[in-house]
Amino acid sequence: MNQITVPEFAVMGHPNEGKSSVVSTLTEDDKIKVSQVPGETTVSRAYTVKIDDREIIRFVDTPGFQAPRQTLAWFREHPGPDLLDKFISTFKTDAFFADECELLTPVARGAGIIYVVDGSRPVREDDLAEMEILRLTGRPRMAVINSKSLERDYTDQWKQEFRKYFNVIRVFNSNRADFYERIRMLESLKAIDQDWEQGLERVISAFKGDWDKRNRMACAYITHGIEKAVGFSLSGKITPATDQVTLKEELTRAYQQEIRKMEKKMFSHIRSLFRHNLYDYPLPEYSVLRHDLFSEQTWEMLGLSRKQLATAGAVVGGTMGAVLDTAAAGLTFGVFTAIGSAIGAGSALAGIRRLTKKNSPGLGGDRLQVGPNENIQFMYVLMDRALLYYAHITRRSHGRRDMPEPDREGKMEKMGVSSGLTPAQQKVCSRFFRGARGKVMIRGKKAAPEFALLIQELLEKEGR
Ligand SMILES: Nc1nc2c(ncn2[C@@H]2O[C@H](COP(=O)(O)OP(=O)(O)OP(=O)(O)O)[C@@H](O)[C@H]2O)c(=O)[nH]1
Ligand SMILES: [Mg+2]
Repeated sequence: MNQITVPEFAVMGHPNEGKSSVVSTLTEDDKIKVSQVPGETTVSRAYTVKIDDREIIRFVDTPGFQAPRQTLAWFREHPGPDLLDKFISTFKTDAFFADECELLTPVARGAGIIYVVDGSRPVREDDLAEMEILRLTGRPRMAVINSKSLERDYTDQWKQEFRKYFNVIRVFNSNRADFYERIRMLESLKAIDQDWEQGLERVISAFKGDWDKRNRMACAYITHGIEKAVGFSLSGKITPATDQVTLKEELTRAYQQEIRKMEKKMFSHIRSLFRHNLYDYPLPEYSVLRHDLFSEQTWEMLGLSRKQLATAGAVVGGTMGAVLDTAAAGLTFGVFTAIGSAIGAGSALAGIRRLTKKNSPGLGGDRLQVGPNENIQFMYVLMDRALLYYAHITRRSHGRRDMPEPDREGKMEKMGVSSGLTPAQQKVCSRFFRGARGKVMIRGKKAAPEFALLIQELLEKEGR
């Protein structure tokens, strides 16, 4: 029937109804041009979804109908099996039918049809002409209602008309559809032609397999990122000339900066996993992710109580400690006792003792150290933020081009996921935390896969 090797669908319709947005969402390609001005798309262009370098399915973005009534009149006068080829060869150099030739070309070579309309406006004469044209092509076809506005709803009117012209009808919003909605769309497409059922079944299972793989990757990035951040520390050399308060401040700043960088890297990995390449959409106004990782607001928004916040103080500054050259330890202990209050990290002395035990001589002098962070709340904040970011990215459809509206109260984002963990899950976190800080080596190793599993479970919940 055609030269097509993978299932191909032409996305067609009136200008400015959201065809390019639908293609963009279905192919997860945010580079496709979408515009408020009608007539943005002027040539038919195929976008192929590839999974593991294999071509899976193709959607063709087409220009909108410009002369549907004249085209229909010609179609009616020239019935026959090769109607489309005849139309295209007759008018290929005629400027009046330029868009019609362009948009009908993929159908002529065998593509199925996805007809897109804006369900927030009523059905007009031109639409009926377009639907009749598509019916006369005899190709398998599906109608999609993509409502651009929620204020008016003509869905029922559209459905009533569509029943006369299409095999399948579906409401699909290009600006809100998530992965599951895309799968449902593909499921519907299966019904437009029995011959395509098997092919589309393969497409669906490839999509699902790829989604699972991305989630496993996201989980690995998050687990690894948190492990690194939790275990991270920085130290600076103390000489007799060192102003230790300044050194402490510098180390703290550098420590926080490094952790921020780690988080950013983790987020950017997640973003590219889910193919948001072009746009780094700003997070909603209310999102906790808009606040600095180390701000008290972040912690409060994630549901930490005042008491927890007080004990979490060390996180805001990073935990201070010191690595001492054991040979010199006896001499310098006094110094640290003296600056204990200045560095403001609470039990500075305890920190020094612990670190002193751990470190062998030969460091070439005394050092002041920031991190690894002692407070598990720090890890919970990192976890919460990673999960929120994941939800933000996976729910964002690729066809959407506007900025996020502050239309939600942000209740969901106020409370961190970690505050709802069961005691058993908290135990998993705590074991991982200790392992990542380098405290419990053997148990720590086992704790990582356990923690990764927990993250995976939480991601699944967030993705829904
Ligand atoms: N709010 C909202 N806007 C949408 C939706 N779909 C499309 N739009 C907007 O409608 C306008 C037209 O979208 P396009 O996808 O470019 O429409 P098109 O049918 O490809 O238009 P042409 O290429 O000009 O024929 C853009 O401003 C989109 O952002 C939707 O589901 N919701
Ligand atoms: Mg377009």
